[in-house]
Formats: sequence, structure tokens, C-alpha cells
Amino acid sequence: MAKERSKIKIYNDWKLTDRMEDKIIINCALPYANSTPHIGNIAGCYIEGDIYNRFTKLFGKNSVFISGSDEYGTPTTIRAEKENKTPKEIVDYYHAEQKRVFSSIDIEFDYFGRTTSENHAKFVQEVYRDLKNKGYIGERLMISPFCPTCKKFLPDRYVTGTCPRCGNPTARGDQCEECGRNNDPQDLLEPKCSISGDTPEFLETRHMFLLLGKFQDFLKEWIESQNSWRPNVRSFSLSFIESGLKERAITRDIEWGVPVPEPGYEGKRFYVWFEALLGYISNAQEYSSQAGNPELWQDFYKNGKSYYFMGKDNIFFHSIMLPAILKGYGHEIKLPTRINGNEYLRFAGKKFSKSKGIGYNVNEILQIVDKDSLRYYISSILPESSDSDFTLQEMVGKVNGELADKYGNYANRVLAFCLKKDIIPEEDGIIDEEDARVIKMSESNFEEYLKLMENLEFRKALSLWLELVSYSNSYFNRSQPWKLIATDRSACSRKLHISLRLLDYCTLMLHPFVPSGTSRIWESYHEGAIMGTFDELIAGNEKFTIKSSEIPFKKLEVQEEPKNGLNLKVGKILEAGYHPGADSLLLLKVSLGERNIKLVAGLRKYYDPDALVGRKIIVVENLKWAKIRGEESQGMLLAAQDSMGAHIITTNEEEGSSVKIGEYEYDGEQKIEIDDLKAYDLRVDIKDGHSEITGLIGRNRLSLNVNNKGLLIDGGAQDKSTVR
Ligand code: B3M
Ligand code: ZN
Repeated sequence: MAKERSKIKIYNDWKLTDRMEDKIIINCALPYANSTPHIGNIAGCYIEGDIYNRFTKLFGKNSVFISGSDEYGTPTTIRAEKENKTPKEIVDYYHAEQKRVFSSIDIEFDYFGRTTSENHAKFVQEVYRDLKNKGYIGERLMISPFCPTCKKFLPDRYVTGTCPRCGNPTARGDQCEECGRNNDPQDLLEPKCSISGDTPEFLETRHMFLLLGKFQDFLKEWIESQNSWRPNVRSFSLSFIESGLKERAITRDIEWGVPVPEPGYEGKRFYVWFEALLGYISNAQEYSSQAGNPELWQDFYKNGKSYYFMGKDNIFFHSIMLPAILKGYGHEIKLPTRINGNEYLRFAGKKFSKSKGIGYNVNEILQIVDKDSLRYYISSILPESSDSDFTLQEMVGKVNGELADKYGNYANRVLAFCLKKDIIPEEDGIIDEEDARVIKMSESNFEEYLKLMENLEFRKALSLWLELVSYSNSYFNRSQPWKLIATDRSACSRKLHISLRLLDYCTLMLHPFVPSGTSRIWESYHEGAIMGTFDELIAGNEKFTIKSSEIPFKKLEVQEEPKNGLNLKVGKILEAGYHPGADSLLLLKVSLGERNIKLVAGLRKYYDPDALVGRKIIVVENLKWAKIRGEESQGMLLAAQDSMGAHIITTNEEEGSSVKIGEYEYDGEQKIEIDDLKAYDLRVDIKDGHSEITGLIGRNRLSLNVNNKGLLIDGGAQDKSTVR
């Protein structure tokens, strides 16, 4: 039989080259330079941009990956005021911090710029003038919140109040973080200046407006024709347009921003969202200059495709504002090819938030897991089409079970076997049925993977990878090279060759997600690096040179996800009387719905027994029973203690109902001691005149609730009073 090259036509058949445009500009939303990126940000868009960038580059595309710090506007000034620093000090620090953090998890931009650059201001002003000349900008008198105490107009974010849509009492004047509504400060109920706390007046001031309405029809038609956009992005944008595009102010009464080239506007600056959107291009310009070809960016923006990755709260700006600005500006710049807006990653049921301290930032999580494991887990739960939950438990399960046990172990078994038996994996021109099947399967799996990746369906692509890894493992098992080597060395060598080809697929497919570990595995059995070998691969000139079978994935040992070990139940007091042996104690008979219990409570100084009968209380049900002065207590009730005395914690919900801490339901098995209660640090928290009982689960302070209704404090209690 004539010897042919491997029938695994892996490399020569890749359709990607023809299917995909060659010039691709990949942008991630410019992160505000005011905090350390957290996992929610990473899952929101940065990892996806990086995955796509690595994917396109790996397969020989000419792509550039660009982002930069968003440094102007109120996000910076608010932070500066909090930290008693200048805005410049804040952005210098956080620009460096963001760069460091991104590279600590292998998010590798070709250029990561800053909106405070000279070039950026120049470009923004140029676009502004152009839009104005073309009639897309108009000056308007507007009513703005003015704080009589601070004696200045308040930027939107400096006004907080109650959201008219969802009732969130801490909504900002630009947007409600709870429901995503874009607010004007006037929309908020009971608006307050966030510096002085006073109620602002609404006074007249002049500003420049982008006349968005002029783009209404164009945008509607354009978005309707975007069939490749994710449905969430498309329908959100269309319904926004449906409700009518209003002109929007693009200047603000603020000092920290790009100057507005207009007489009378010396004290005003461009609105951060107007100028930051132009940061994509200004950063690309700077990238081009640094690359020694200042016109390069034009080639990408005029002749290529542009991909924008962001979290869902940024969709409007990218699908409506940015295209309007670019369309108005013209100059042959193409509108976005894809607007990719992710849903939210949640932690313990809540949106990750730097400002609210929910979840981990990148520095914190890297103390628990390595970057490869983190990237793998985040990739597998990307909130592409709906919110998803980050849990340490699930992360450990996936990393250990999939990355280490399936993929890592597969690579190790094949490579170690070859090394140990000193056998060179080679084709011998023979393909048996089993081989033919596995080759076909891997080809179609890979083809499907390419399509999914091109279509930004990363989670699905990753699950195809996992399928292939399992398939490869079972091929190796069925081949039994450890037996074959004694009976048919040539067949053994061929089976190992196919096993390594499968490992190639697995490693290449995983590479955009887990770049470091896959590179090391690749290099342990190839001459060259995984990147840049594309031409070699296409030509099929690849040679296996097995140097090591060491696998860079370690199993994670992370302590378990924090649990709620407090079994709190709503009880109803049926009977109350005095303890015969103690003058501070009462004896209570309490219904927990299906059963009654006896409690001893130190309430005698504050409550008359008769007044307690019929009241609802919160009982720690899994407390060890104790005899207190000769009377058995089968649990304990919760009360807030302050200088006025004790206040029982109560509710209007049914007896027997469970109390959750945040989203955490009771999840323990054991009886607990009084001392164990301290770990939960239950206390009263008063915010904006509203009291709640909160407790700690892990590092998060969450509010106690029954059926999502907060608990009540009998007669109220002082802020931060202990509850026990
Ligand atoms: N800086 C929002 C953010 O960091 C904003 C994105 C700007 S993209 C031009 O979440
Ligand atoms: Zn809201």
C-alpha cells in the first residue's frame, strides 16, 4: 500500500481563511480608570475580546485588539474626591493598575491607551467640528441640577435618588444600576447632591446636543439588517429606537474632560460618553503611529470589520450613539460589524460590583486560583445570553474535572507513554475503521468549533472542545497502545500519531481560552510555539518532538463556598410567662408552623409577656438546646440590642417560613453554639432612613429576608446595633 500523508486533513481543510475577513479590529469597552477590574468586568467583555483576538491571530488573521482607560468625567472625579486626590493622580494610578491586572490574566491588548492623550482630545474635537458643520449638533438651553451649597451645576452622577421605574433608592442621575434605566437627574424622586446631601435646584444652562433624531430612520433600518447580532442586543436597540431618539447633551458643566472648542464653553467639557466612544479610533491611531504606519488604522476602519465587546449596560452607547456619530462623521469609516453585549455575572445572586464590594476583584481571586483555571472557568460560564453565577465550588469542579482530569490527563498519558516506550508516533499509511471514524469526528467537531467561534458563541465552542477531549480519551483507551506495542509496533505508532493529532486539535481549540497552559503543552511535543506556526500547520509540515509529559494544570484546592449555617425560622408566640427562677427572663411557647418549641428569652425588662402573645419572631432553630436556670430553651429568638434596650426582630410572613441571608438559604446539618452566631455578625443597618438586618456570608454583608421581604425591628433600633 502506498504511503500517503495522514488522512487527518486537519490543517489543509480549514475554511476559516476564506470565510473570514482578513482585517479585524477588536475593541473592548474602555474601562473607567477608577478601580481594579473585578471578575464581573472580565466576564462582561475583556475575556471575550481576548479570546476572539487570540482565536483570529492563531488562525492567521490580521487582527488588532484595542482598548484603553476611560479617564475623564465624573467616575474619576467622584473617586478623586473620595480619596482626597487629584483626578490626574487617580487615572495615573488606575491606568497602570488596569494594565497590570489585564496582563496578570493574559488579556493581551495590542494597544491599551488613555483618553487623556493629546491625540484623543484632538480627534474628539475634530469629529465634533465636523458633526457641527454638518448640522448634527445644536445648542440648547437645558435645565440642570444646581447645588446651592456646592454652588455648582451637578453632573448626572452627582445626583442620586429613587429610580422612577424600579424604586431603587440609590439610583444615579445618569443610570439606575438595578434596572438599567437611563435616567435624567430630573427623573429621580427625592434627588440629592451626592457631595452635600442637599436637594438640588434645577436651573438653566447652555449645552451642545447631538441631534440623534436625525439618525432615527437610518439606525432603525441599519439595526434591523444586523442578522448576526445577538438577539438581546438587537431587540434592546430596536425597542430603544422605537420609543423615539431624543437629542442628547454632549457637554457638561465640569472641569475634568476634553475641552469644547466653542466660545463660552471654557468652563465646560465634553460628556465622557461622547468622547470615550471616539477612544476606539483615537487609540487605534496611536497604535498605528507606534507601529510606524500612522495611516494603518484607516485600513482597518475603512476596509475591515470591527467587533465591540461590552457589558449589557453599555449597549445603547455602542449600538445607537456610536453608529450615529460615525455615520454623521463619515470619512468612509465603517459602522460596527458586531456589537456584543453580555449579560451579568452574578455572585451569590447579586451582580458583581466594585462599588458595592460584591464578589472578587482580579487581584483577590488570583490568590485563590491560577490564571489558566480562572480563565477556563469564566469562559465556561460566560453570561452570553443570560445572567450566570460564579461559585467557587463550581469552579473547583470544572477546573479539576475538565481541565486537569480530562484534558491535562489525556495529554500526559499520550506523551508519557511515547516517552517511556521511546516510540516515535508516525503514520504508516493504514487507516482502520476506528481511525477513520475518529478522524471524521474530529474534523467535523473542529469545523463546527470554527463556526461557533466566528459567531462569538464561545461557551458552545468550549463545550465542543470538551466533547472532543472525551472522545480523544476513549480513542486512546480503545487503542490500547500498551498492548499493541508488543504485537504490532507500527500500528501502535500510528495510533499514537492519531492521538497526538487529536491532542493538537484539543490544544489549539482551547488555546484562545487558556493561552498559557496550552502553549506549554504544545511546546512539550512540537518544535515551534503554538502562535506563528500557522503556515507550517497549513503545509502539514508539522513534526512531533516529544520533550516532556509534564502538565501545567494543578488541581485546585479551594475551601468551600461560604455557607449559611443559620437555620432561622419565623415563629409565632403562643404563650408567654415569667421564668420562675430569674427576674430578667421570660418563658415562651412558640409555633414554628408544624411544631411548637419552648424558648427562654432575656426580654423581661423590655416586654410585658401579654404584649408578646401573637407576635411573630425570628428563631434560631438549630441552636443546641440548653437549660437556662432550670428551664429548657429549644432555640433562641433574635433581638436588636441598643442603648434603649432590646427590640425583637419581627416580620409579617407566616410562621414556619425560612429566613434567608441574601440569596443563601440554610445549608447546614449541625446544631450550632451561641458562639457560632458571631461569625454571621448580625446587625442593624440603616441606609437612607431604611433599616434592615444584615449578616455576613463569607466576605459579603447581605440582608436577611423572608420571601425576599426584609425583616422588621420592633420599635426601630440604632444603626449598627448588634442582633442576637
Ligand atoms: N467606561 C463603562 C465602563 O467602564 C465605560 C465604557 C466606555 S466605552 C467607550 O463600564
Ligand atoms: Zn431602576
